[in-house]
Formats: sequence, C-alpha cells, structure tokens
Amino acid sequence: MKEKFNIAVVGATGMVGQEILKILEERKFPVGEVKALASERSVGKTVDFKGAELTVTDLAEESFKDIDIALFSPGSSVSKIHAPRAAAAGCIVIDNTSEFRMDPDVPLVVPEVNPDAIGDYEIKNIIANPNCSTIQMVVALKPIHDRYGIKRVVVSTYQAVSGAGKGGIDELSDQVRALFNMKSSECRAFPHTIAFNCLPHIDLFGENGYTKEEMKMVNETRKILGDDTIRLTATAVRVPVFTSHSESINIETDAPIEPADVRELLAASPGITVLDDPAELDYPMAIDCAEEDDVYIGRIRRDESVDNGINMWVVSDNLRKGAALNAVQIAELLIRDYL
Ligand code: NAP
Ligand code: 3JM
Repeated sequence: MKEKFNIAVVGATGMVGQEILKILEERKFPVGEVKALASERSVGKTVDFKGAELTVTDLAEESFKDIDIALFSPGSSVSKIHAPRAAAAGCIVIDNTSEFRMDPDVPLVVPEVNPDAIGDYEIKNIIANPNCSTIQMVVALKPIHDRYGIKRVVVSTYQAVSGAGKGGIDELSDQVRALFNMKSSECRAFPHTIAFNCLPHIDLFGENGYTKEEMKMVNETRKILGDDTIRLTATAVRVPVFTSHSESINIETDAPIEPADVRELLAASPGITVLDDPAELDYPMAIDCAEEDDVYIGRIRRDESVDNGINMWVVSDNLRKGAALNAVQIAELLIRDYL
C-alpha cells in the first residue's frame, strides 16, 4: 500500500464536502495533497483542513492530474460530466450523487453490508455512494435479511433539511425567524413552507406517483443486498429537523422472528447501536444522533398484524453515515484492500 494518497474533494464548500474534509481529518486518512474543488462561484474562497486553509479552485481539465481518489458531491448533473473525466484521468471516483448508482458497471457500496462489491471499481474507476435514506436502512436490514430472510419492507422516512444542502438549512432557519416575526417567508429549496410543517415530497414525482427519492430506496436496496425479490415500498417525508434522518421500518420475514433476538442480533452487528428501553424513555432521536457515526435503532417490537413481522425506528446522521462517512469508509477499504 502507498503511504499517502492525493485526494480531491469536489463540492468542498457544500454540506457533504465540508463533512468529508472533517472526517478525513478525524479518521487520520493518509492524505498527501488535498485539493478543494467547487463551482466558479467559490474560486478563491478557503476551506479548513487540518488547521490550514485550502484555497478552492473550480473544475478544470487538469484538476485530477496526480489525484488518487476523488470524492464527489457537486450534484448529479456535475458528476455526470466530471466524474468520468476524473476517472479517465486515472483517479478513482467515489460519487455521492444518484448519477451512477444503478449503473451495473458501478459498485454501490455500504461497507457494513457489501464491502466486496468494491472489487468491481476497476470497470469504470467509479464507486457510487447510496442515497442517505438507503444507507441507514440497509445497515439495519442486512443482519435481519441474513438470518430471517426479508420478504417485504414498508418504510416511511422523516428526513432532515440538511439533506437538501446549504439551501435547505438556510430555508428552515430563515422561515422560522420570519414566521416568529410575522413576516412572509420564501420557498426556494422546498416546494412549500418547511417550518412547522411536513412535506410528503422529496425530489421529483415520477409517473407511478412515487418520488425519485422513494424509488431510490427501492432500487438501491435491491442492488446493495443483491436480492431482486425483496418487496419494498417507501414514503419519503421532509420534516423541520436540521440533522439526522429518522425511519419507521416495518419488516416481514420468511422465518419466525422475535423482538428480543432482533435486539441482540442488531446490537452485535457492525455500525449499529441499539437504544431501546421504552421504560426509561430511551429510543433514538434525531438531535441525539447528529454528529454520531452509528445507525441507532430502537422501538423494536412485533408487528402483531402478520405472522412474522417486526417494527423498528432507525435514526442516523444523514451527512455522516448517510453521505460523507460512508464515502470515506469506502475509501479506507479501497486503499487497504486494493491500492
Ligand atoms: P450543497 O451544500 O448545496 O453543496 C453543493 C456543492 O456542490 C457546493 O460545494 C457547490 O459549490 C458544488 N457545486 C455546485 N455546482 C457546481 C459546479 N458546477 N461545479 C463544481 N461544484 C459545484 O449540497 P450538499 O448537501 O453538499 O450535496 C451535494 C450533492 O451531494 C447533492 O446534490 C447530492 O447529489 C449529493 N448528496 C448525496 C448524499 C448521499 O450520498 N447519501 C447525501 C446528500 C447529498 P459552490 O459552493 O461553489 O456552489
Ligand atoms: C440527495 O443535482 C441533483 O439532482 C442532486 C439531487 C440530490 C440527490 C441526488 O439525486 O443525487 C439531492 C440530495 C441526493 C441523493 O443522495 O440521491
């Protein structure tokens, strides 16, 4: 293994890019040169890394020269053009957008679930990071699928505004301030007022009546678990929370399933903390999971309406495990096992 790797962070001024820089530093990723890239709007700005300031540049022909790994989060239309360019220049791209996730030649990876898929990175030199809501769900589903066989999943999400980037965070805080001052508030990042509201609408609607966000959960889960037979239906809801997505997940299994066994199984599984003591009012909550790495699971209980069923509540920091941390974990496995 090389001792140090040159890294480019594309979208370095954004919510995900900022978190990537923080996590590379926290986890002591063996970095050589680190390049911060964003749009023309940010040229000349600086971002912090390891106590120093990196000057932001925009994407150019030579941006990826001598870069080993490029972590992309600039939005799907930008990744579509620039990720293949970076890959052609010889660097390995880990892309956070939805652009390449369903490409059969691009591995879609959650390290706790399907780490071996990384081995296919060489086909296109691109590895895709799943959607934030998919990641925390599959971390919870994988141990249950392996032991009991999952037949069907019904999931409803309660997604934080930071999932919509800087614009989402600004919109919630601006609207809360405006409403308290009895002023009208604008909607830019979201289709309706998000302050003191819930919007059953994330990303665009498709012809089947589902949103793209909901269909990402269906299709990505099947690809990551390598099982096209799992039936899954999702409702994705934006809620006025800054950080962490919460999910209510109902699972029907082939084999009989007991809540106490599931608690034990999940507590022993990688990347999961079980927090499930209703008598003590202990269950995962968005504000407690912010800035944490694990997927937190509680409210584990029998679904009394079917023979083999379980309900649970799954919460994780959408910018960390849901995006930046998962991407850096992929990079860690890549350098450990393949480079
Ligand atoms: P954000 O806070 O709005 O940041 C967007 C970033 O992209 C900024 O750094 C921005 O630079 C940069 N950018 C925009 N247009 C660009 C261009 N033409 N060329 C180069 N850079 C450009 O959004 P975010 O929350 O960080 O999310 C960014 C993307 O990551 C999303 O669009 C989504 O595709 C993906 N995402 C993935 C996950 C996941 O993997 N699970 C989760 C959340 C988001 P400026 O500051 O210069 O505008
Ligand atoms: C999370 O540019 C875009 O279309 C980005 C939309 C977006 C995505 C996506 O589709 O890549 C915003 C927030 C995601 C995601 O992780 O799927």
